[in-house]
Amino acid sequence: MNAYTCFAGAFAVRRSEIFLEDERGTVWTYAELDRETARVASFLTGLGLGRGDRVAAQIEKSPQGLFLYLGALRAGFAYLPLNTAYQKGEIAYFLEDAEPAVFVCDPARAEGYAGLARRAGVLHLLTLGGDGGGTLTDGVREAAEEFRDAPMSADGLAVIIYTSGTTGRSKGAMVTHGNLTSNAAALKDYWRFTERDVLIHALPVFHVHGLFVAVHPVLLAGARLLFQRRFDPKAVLGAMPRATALMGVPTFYVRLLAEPGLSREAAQGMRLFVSGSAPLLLDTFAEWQSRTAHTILERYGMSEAGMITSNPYEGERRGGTVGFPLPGVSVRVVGAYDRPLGAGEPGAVQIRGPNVFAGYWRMPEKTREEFTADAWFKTGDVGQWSEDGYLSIVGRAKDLIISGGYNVYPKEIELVIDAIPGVVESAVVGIPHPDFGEAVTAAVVRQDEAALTEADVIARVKAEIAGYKVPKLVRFVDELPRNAMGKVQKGLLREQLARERML
Ligand code: MCA
Ligand code: AMP
Repeated sequence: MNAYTCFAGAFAVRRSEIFLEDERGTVWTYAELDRETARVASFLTGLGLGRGDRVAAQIEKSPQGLFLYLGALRAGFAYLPLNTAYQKGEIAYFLEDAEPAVFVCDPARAEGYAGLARRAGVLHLLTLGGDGGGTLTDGVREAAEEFRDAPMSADGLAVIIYTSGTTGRSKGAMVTHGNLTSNAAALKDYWRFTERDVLIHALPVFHVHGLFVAVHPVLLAGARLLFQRRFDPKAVLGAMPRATALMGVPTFYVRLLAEPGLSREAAQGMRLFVSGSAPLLLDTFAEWQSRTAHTILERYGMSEAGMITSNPYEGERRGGTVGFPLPGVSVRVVGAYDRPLGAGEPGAVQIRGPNVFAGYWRMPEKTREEFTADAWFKTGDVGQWSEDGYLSIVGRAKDLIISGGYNVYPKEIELVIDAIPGVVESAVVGIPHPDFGEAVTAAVVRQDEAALTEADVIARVKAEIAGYKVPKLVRFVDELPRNAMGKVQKGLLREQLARERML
């Protein structure tokens, strides 16, 4: 079934109730949500798009942006959300790879994107600003308010989410309508969402966390979103007395703890704090408990599979673990030859279930590599079971840094640094950071005569790629530590750089 049709079936009894309230107090009811998404679907269909055509969007967070996503689902188009931090070079890659028929961008960026959109074969370059205005809105305003949702099968393509790759080339994870609905239903029940819930939504809406996890269970429950444009700890705190739930990355909780106003009283009316996308430090977990009397519920997921495991709603939420497999999801921790391991033995985390994606866009080889012969998806995470069935993520087999909930693949940054004149080679690692969890850090070998400074390297990288990927720290070294095979010893480098930072 079309995922939107499934959500709409659930919220049909709540049409006159509020779905979303923005920071200025403007509200949209469920009936208005239905009408706005019908208009988007009518408008896009009127442009001549066919089933499965891609609709790419790099837009500031706004209710209209959410309607664009849900409208695209209704019409059977594949939505392709893009991080607002991406710069031209990054956008060019996504457009060329995904070949969207429509690309919606911020009005201020449209002129700069016109050439690359044309080269990528984009048929319609439209705009949508953070204030809800733009050529998309102009078109949508005129479109029909009625729309018959495109019938979609469970394996019909709904969204393409790009995730960075170990080679530096991003892969588009193909998420289906069935993936969305199965995960939404599991989360709504597991986390006990009801029509009485009011969720503070302060996450970006171009990743799985903010776009799926924090929206779909709310739709299924007919609950309400307090929609905040960006994460501001004071605004979140201010909204708590009117809310029941918050979802965030660990950085949210670290920054909220720095607010003197965070107290038991402030969090009294809340029933649920969820953390994910990156490991939540035990200190943060414990401090939150003592300051608010609430226990953060940590869960684990990824773009390719939505949510995979979660700590229980009732029962012990154990810090440092990500809980149990969600209903319908199978998780195994394996050693050599994919042999399942028992409690206490760290191994590769593999998963199966209706939440697992359909493969990487136009990368059949890569897709095959990431599944075992018996069809388990290899997450690239290293996990360990406790005796009583809690999963802990104890490491990553993949060469990945997670900074403030955003994934950064070192290879991509190394390629940019290596292209700077005067650089011989570089290695990028993540070192512990109190705010972002991990900080992107580069060790650079420069040519003897190169008068390159740390600021030069940072400025060059910043000019090319998204800000969150830019190293927070650059260290010049005479050589990179290598093992006997000539491979850079990233673990050793990470330790060296972290130690140096602390001195
Ligand atoms: C912003 N900056 C960052 C990050 N965010 N640097 C490192 N890591 C980051 N995450 C830099 C900017 O480049 C800029 O640098 C400066 O910080 C200020 O930017 P601003 O946008 O004002 O930052 P902020 O508002 O303080 O953002 C921090 C944030 C944000 C609120 C933690 O990063 C965020 O919303 N993260 C959530 C990410 C997320 O939703 N992940 C879910 C992925 P300069 O000053 O030098 O220009 S989905 C996923 O992982 C799976 C499925 C899952 O399990 O959920
Ligand atoms: P993404 O590529 O954005 O889907 O990021 C998915 C990755 O984030 C996972 O493969 C994990 O490495 C990491 N992740 C998500 N949630 C958690 C968590 N609660 N604890 C540790 N790592 C997590």
